[in-house]
Formats: sequence, structure tokens, C-alpha cells
Amino acid sequence: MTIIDEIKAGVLDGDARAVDNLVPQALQAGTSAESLLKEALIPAMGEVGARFEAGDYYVPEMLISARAMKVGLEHLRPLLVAQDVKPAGKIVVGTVKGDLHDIGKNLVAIMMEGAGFQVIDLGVDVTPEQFIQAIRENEADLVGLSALLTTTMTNMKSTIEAIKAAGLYDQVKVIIGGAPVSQAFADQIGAHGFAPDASAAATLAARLIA
Ligand code: B1M
Repeated sequence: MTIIDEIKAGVLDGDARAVDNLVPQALQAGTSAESLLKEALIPAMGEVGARFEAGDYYVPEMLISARAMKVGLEHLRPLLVAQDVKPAGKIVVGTVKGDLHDIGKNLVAIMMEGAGFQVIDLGVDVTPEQFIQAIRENEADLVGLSALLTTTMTNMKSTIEAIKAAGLYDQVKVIIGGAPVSQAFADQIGAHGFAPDASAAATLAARLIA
């Protein structure tokens, strides 16, 4: 079993302590943070989702796996974030109202920081009003909306409508992402862009404010 397999197993078993030990070991042995993210942590969460869909995992298992993944991510954060970079712009990020999934959104925040953005992270279950207040208070250049549920995707639309109603739509670029979201959906609801993953989100953000 490679260390990558052991880390995957740690996330699948929700064994945060094992992940906490193994990730630094793998880094020390020369595995890159990016490989650990793309070959261990993200596929492991994909497998957690597949097991949930198959009825083999329930919400508690998903939660403890998510906690183990977060522990692993914390080791990668400083390595994924470039040092001493001037803010490229300000972005407000959050998971939309009704949605409690934050791992993907946290990754987006990390990659944005890595691309030199100042990130204002509003957390999960963020109402349109909270987004608007944060955009105003921080004079944000961009806003990033994350949703993982088909039932909360619609709250991306209501957030964009609220941004328009508040007269902020011409001042901020809205980026959306999350497993059920697509470019077609972004076009349909008036988002300025869609990104399929966290690093694409950072590239898109830089392009939108260039
Ligand atoms: Co939930 N859950 N969950 N869950 N959960 C999913 C999303 C699901 C697909 C599982 C399944 O059925 N296979 C399913 C949604 C079905 C649907 O709507 N189509 C589901 C469900 C049903 C639910 C509940 C309703 C379960 C219940 O209670 N019966 C419930 C809802 C709670 C709520 O939000 N109101 C629920 C709860 C939970 C937990 C709390 C237990 C936990 C979340 C813990 C946490 O986030 N702190 C959880 C988890 C862990 C998952 C799965 C297993 C993993 C999600 C994840 O973190 N993936 C997920 C199944 C799956 O996705 N395979 C599932 C890893 C992460 C890195 O990927 O978030 O997709 P992701 O982010 C990606 C991209 O999407 C993108 O970048 C990231 C990669 O770089 N991205 C962006 C994300 N946001 C972006 C924003 C951008 C750009 C890109 O720009 C701003």
C-alpha cells in the first residue's frame, strides 16, 4: 500500500489522526501538495460520495470523512498558497443559503489566496443579504458562490438577482462552482463565469479582473 493509498483509506475511514500523521510524512518524502490533493484527498471524497449514493455510507460517515479531509487540507494550505504576493483583488466567497458543504469552497479560497487575492470567506449557508453586505463593506472585485446541492443551486440565482437589485452587478464579477453547476447554468443565471475546480476558479478570477 502506498502512502497515497493510506491517506485515501484514512479519509474513507474518517481517521483524522492517521491523515494528520500521513500527510506531513508524504510531504517530507517529497510528494507534492498538489499530488496529495489530486491523487489522495479529492478522489477519497469522491469515493465517500459514491458510497453514500450506494447506501453504504450515511451522513455521520460523510461528516467524519469530511473532517479527516479538512485536517489533511490544513497541512497543504501553506504550500498551496504562494508567499508574499500582492493582492490581485478582493473576493468574497461563500456557500449559498441552505447549503453546508464547505470543503470545495475552502479549496477555492486557498487557491484564490495562492493566486494573490485577498479572500473574505463568509462560510456556509450565506444569504444574499450577507453577500451584499460583504461586497459593500470590502469593496470586493469578485464574488464566488459555491453550491453542492441541486436544491441550493437556485439560491445562486437569487443571490445574483439580489446583487443586481442592490446595483452592484456592474461592480463585481460573479463566479460560480460546485458539483451540480455548469457553464450553461452560469449563463442562464447571469454569472460572469463558471469554474469546474478550485485552480480553474483562481485562473478565471484573475482573467475576469485583468
Ligand atoms: Co453531502 N451531498 N449532503 N454532505 N456530500 C453530496 C453533495 C451528494 C452529491 C452526495 C451523494 O448523494 N452522492 C448529495 C447531493 C445530491 C444532489 O443534490 N444532487 C449530498 C447530500 C444529499 C447531502 C444531504 C442532503 C444529506 C442528508 O442530510 N440526507 C446533506 C445536506 C446538508 C446541507 O448542505 N444542507 C449533506 C451533508 C453533508 C455533510 C455535512 C455530511 C458533508 C459536508 C461536510 C462539509 O463540507 N464540511 C457532506 C459531504 C462530505 C458530501 C460529499 C460526500 C463530498 C463533498 C466534498 O466535500 N467533495 C458529496 C459527494 C461528492 O461530491 N462526491 C456530497 C470534495 C470537494 C473538494 O469537492 O465540493 O465538489 P467539491 O468542490 C470542487 C468543485 O465542485 C469545485 O472546486 C472543488 C474542487 O477543486 N467548486 C468550485 C466548489 N465550489 C466552487 C466554487 C467556485 C468554483 C469551483 O467558484 C466560486
